[in-house]
Amino acid sequence: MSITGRPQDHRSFPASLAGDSDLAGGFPPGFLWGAATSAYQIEGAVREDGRAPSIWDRFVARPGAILQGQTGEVAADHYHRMEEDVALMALLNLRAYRFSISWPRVLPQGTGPVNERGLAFYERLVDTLLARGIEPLATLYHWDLPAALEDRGGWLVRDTAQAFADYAGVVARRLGDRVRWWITHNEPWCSTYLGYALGIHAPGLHDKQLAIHAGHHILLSHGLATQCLRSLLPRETQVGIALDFYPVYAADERPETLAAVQEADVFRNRWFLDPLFRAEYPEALFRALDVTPPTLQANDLAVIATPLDFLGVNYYSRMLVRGASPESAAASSRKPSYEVIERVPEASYTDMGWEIFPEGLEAILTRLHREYAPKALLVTENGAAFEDHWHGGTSVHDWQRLHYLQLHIEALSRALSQQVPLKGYMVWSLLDNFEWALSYSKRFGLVYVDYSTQRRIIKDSGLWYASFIAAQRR
Ligand code: GCO
Repeated sequence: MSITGRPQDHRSFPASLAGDSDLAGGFPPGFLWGAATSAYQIEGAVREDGRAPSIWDRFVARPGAILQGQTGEVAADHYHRMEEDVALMALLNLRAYRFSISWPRVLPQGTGPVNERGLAFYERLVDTLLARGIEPLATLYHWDLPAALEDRGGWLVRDTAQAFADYAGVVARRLGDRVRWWITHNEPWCSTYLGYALGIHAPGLHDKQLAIHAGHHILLSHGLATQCLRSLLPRETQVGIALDFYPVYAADERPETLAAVQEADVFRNRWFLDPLFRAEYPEALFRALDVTPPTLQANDLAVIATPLDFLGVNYYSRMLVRGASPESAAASSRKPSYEVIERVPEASYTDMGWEIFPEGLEAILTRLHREYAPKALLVTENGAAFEDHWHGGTSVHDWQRLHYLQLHIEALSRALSQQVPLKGYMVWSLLDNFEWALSYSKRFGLVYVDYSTQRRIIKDSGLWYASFIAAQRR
């Protein structure tokens, strides 16, 4: 194993950054401190053991789709290094690990015959985690739809929703006695809008109207899968979904800007939240996007709003908007009718160009608790890309990521003190990995991956996180 760096190295950090800082108190026992990954971003081995292509295998082959034409064919080679990676998690003192299951590994055609070897990989992963006392959190869909299903219409057809529920059943029958936390979908806003309207993610379409239909079938698939999981799994099993949130802030006090905040919030946060928790779409969504609502069948919204045990929150940054002046709004039929401000002079940014705004995490958690009252909340992703430099030794000094994590963990503790029923926190990500259209150019890991050798080096942020977790009550 090529693991370097040891958690006790934190002693060389300034005391305020080590595990015995002020942050150590205040978190409930049993809080799930973890890290997250997803199948296509780390596994590689895309043609092995009976796996069939997903829409991402196809999309990456499109000229110009991915920075420098790279793919997830090898990625962090996790499929072959699973044991080593779980050993790393143990060194990091993780209590939980959120991973995703690749649908085309388990059901190469999307439906029909089960690929035993694919399922066996995830079973081995789960058993290896449990042997180390790490709680597995399984995500069923992190964007890798089997290409065979795309050929039958993908998320644009209703049948895919039922196919997803059947797939959930296959996985649950095998792993349901050991996996207590299930996440149906990861960030449906991204699979829908980035994939169908902006064309920057698979399947690479450019049609807002199609995004609405795909989004509806994804929501329906979530509801059907939730019902299927409930019927198969022990009562104490926790079933939820992970949404990505961008709390929206006003750049000024003008009425147009205040209206823009509502519009952006509907689009970016409430599109998926309202159907899930209120069994209705926010009507303003369709006006704002200038599209027609999805075609609903009688029970769709009730199925979509099947009660959840928890809501997963992926949080990276906020959205700052300014309303268009009445004249320019009238002169242009362009939607949306607001401007998103990308740079705030006094703010700091990550390597993704995302503003570092930890208050937004507290704001979204308290708001969700107040307005939607999920039974529990879990931060299923939070983290930052920064340019990391490894000089061939045993360390990577990433003080910016370390500081980002501290600030966001402080925000968690403020949310907890406001009675938010928060159960855990997953850093995105365990490892540097394939950042979709930006390929390997953005590093989010607690652990550095040298892609030419696949060597792993724990970054300073990982060492800090390990010592921080160790300082928590069990
Ligand atoms: C997402 C996905 C992850 C990303 C991460 C950083 O949130 O987009 O869940 O796959 O890699 O968020 O962009």
